[in-house]
Amino acid sequence: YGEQSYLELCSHVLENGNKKEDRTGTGTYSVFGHQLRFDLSEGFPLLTTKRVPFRLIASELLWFLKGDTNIRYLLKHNNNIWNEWAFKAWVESEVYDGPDMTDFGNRSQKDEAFKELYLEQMERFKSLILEDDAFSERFGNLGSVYGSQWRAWKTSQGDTIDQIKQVIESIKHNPDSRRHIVTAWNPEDVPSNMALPPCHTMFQFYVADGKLSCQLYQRSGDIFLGVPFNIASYALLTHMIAHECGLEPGEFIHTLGDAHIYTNHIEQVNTQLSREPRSLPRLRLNEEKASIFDFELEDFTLEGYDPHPSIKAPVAV
Ligand code: DHF
Ligand code: TMP
Repeated sequence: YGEQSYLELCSHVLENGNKKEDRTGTGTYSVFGHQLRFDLSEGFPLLTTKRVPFRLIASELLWFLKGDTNIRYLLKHNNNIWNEWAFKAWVESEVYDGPDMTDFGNRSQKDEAFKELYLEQMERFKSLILEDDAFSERFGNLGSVYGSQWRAWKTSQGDTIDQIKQVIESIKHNPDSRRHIVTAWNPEDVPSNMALPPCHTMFQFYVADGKLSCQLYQRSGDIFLGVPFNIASYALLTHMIAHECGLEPGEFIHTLGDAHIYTNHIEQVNTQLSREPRSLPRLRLNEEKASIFDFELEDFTLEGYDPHPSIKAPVAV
């Protein structure tokens, strides 16, 4: 249970994981099929064995819930977690006129001179996204990613389905239903229409005893960088939907497909494994907000978060 089970997953993958090459050329240790469970009544599951930036998780979730797929919103909130995937489309396009950025993710880790060029281009990219509407329209958009799949799923009839609105209605009016599902995986869109095919492919809610639980199926999990974000993000979403539906948060169940540790994260994972978990923070939501679509960053308060220091690691692009 809880953070301990996350740490056990880390040890398990380091000891028993299959050594696998991957799309990014980094290399991983990986297991297939693993489940973590978090009892949300025990506290908010933000890891304490390293500092996890809650502010970035919350602004990303609000971005999804707005149905927005353009990183301009994230940049306005000083959130850089999706930059590389938008940047990639720009540097590969015919309008890009700067130095060659092929394989920038790997090269910027190995070559200091290149890293400087890369950071320069990334700063230029960010300014253009923030200041140039046409540029942002074309290159800030990540395509059919979560925001659009959740709020505006395209149907064959040419209209759209708001899966989040529908699932909330179904939880409110038919709590015992076994069909409280939101899906992000659309085979018609994968992979050509999107920056990255959805990692969190589908989730389901469950109501019992006045409590709302959520289970996520994540096809691919970067255990050190992505998974701590994903746990907190779905826990926050569960709190918000429970709040709107007059339920208490129950459990978050995290089911992972390919759960992997990148080979350049091993030292960081070992540092984290040497630390003792601390008590979990508590999340408070602004009671005055009735609908989950009204929430802003200021409506979330995290109390008692006292983690070990953050641990930096490069993200595989
Ligand atoms: N690709 C890969 N290889 N792993 C991911 O986790 C991942 N996640 C994506 C998109 N593509 C991905 C979206 N989510 C970070 C965390 C989550 C995330 C993207 C990036 C990240 O780099 N976290 C850092 C801090 C970032 C910061 O402070 O700006 C961390 O230390 O947690
Ligand atoms: P893939 O599409 O080849 O599986 O690469 C996606 C990588 O991003 C993989 O390492 C998993 C990671 N990831 C997460 O762990 N969580 C996320 O939320 C996202 C978007 C990606």
